[in-house]
Amino acid sequence: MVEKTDILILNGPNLNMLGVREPDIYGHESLNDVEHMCRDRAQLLKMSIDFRQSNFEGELVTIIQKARDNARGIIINPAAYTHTSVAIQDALKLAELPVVELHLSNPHAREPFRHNSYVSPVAAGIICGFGSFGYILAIDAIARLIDSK
Ligand code: CA2
Repeated sequence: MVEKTDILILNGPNLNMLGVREPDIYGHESLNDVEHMCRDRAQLLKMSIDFRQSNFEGELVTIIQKARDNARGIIINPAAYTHTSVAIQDALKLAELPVVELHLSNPHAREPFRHNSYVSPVAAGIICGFGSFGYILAIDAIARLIDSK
């Protein structure tokens, strides 16, 4: 039997460009820096993580489908797919795992097209507007949800 990862941390399109452009909105850290922060925090909580990024909606759906059997909780920054993807909402619903929705920026303080999220209805909670620190908050939140199950 394959050992489960505790937390899948999934990042959507363009987040591989973190730190390269728009640091005023998304901060100066690269996604690699964020992954290291996450690994440190998870280790402190004795949790394992699988940290992933994809620019492709179908690939994100496939990763979520696999998490159903391979993970105990999901943190997702769906990036632009937050505002468009019924497929990701369906996959998260099918996964039947606790989900934390995460954003670096506060989408509600930005353009109106960012105010709707297809992920929020299937998330246990949402963390947004705290930059990369949000990943730490999200790990603490999902760890609590996993432990309370
Ligand atoms: O604030 C967030 O984390 C977002 O999920 C980021 C998405 C945006 O579409 C959502 O509304 C909010 C955009 C990710 C783009 O990432 C970039 C990284 C570096 C430079 C430019 C964009």
